[in-house]
Amino acid sequence: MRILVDMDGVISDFDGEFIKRWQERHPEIPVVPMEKRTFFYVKDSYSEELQPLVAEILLGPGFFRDMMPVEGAKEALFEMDKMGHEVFICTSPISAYRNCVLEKYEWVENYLGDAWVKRIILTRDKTLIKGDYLIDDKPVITGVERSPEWEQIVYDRPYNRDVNKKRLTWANWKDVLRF
Ligand code: U2P
Ligand code: MG
Repeated sequence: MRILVDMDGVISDFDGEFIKRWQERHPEIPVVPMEKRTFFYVKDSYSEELQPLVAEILLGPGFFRDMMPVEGAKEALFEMDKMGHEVFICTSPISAYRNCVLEKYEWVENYLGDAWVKRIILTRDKTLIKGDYLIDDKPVITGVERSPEWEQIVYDRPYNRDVNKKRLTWANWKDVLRF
């Protein structure tokens, strides 16, 4: 099987890093807790006046490099690879790409190693990529291809609970993906 695995919110802890940076920079403004994050884009959980502060964090140096790995992600990727699957990291950079793109590569090198840097697919349109499965936390993935080859398996997060697709976490992925 060819398995495409998303990065933000799936193997790298995007929300954890955001919450940490928000609390450091704006201790006086309450951070929206994860259980109340009903929108995929973190900015959509904040008022219009606060959205520039959200953007400042996402665009600032180090945000994409400093994220902690999601628990169990590395082990799952290595195990899928060992099982003989073709595993790729399929990730979309934010439009203001200056820090994001380099730091995503650095992150993969730091946490997964050189061999995985070669497996990065950086694209804003995941529908064009061929694979059997795409493990991704984004509720709905659209692009120019109306019938992507892959089946999305939702990586379970508070903001995608109303999506009616197969879902998994790194704690139960082997039960869900019965290859
Ligand atoms: O916006 C482009 C990609 O950046 C990641 N992102 C951005 C903002 C946000 O609040 N949350 C978030 O995850 C997503 O990357 P992905 O995980 O989809 O590859 C988003 O598509
Ligand atoms: Mg994601």
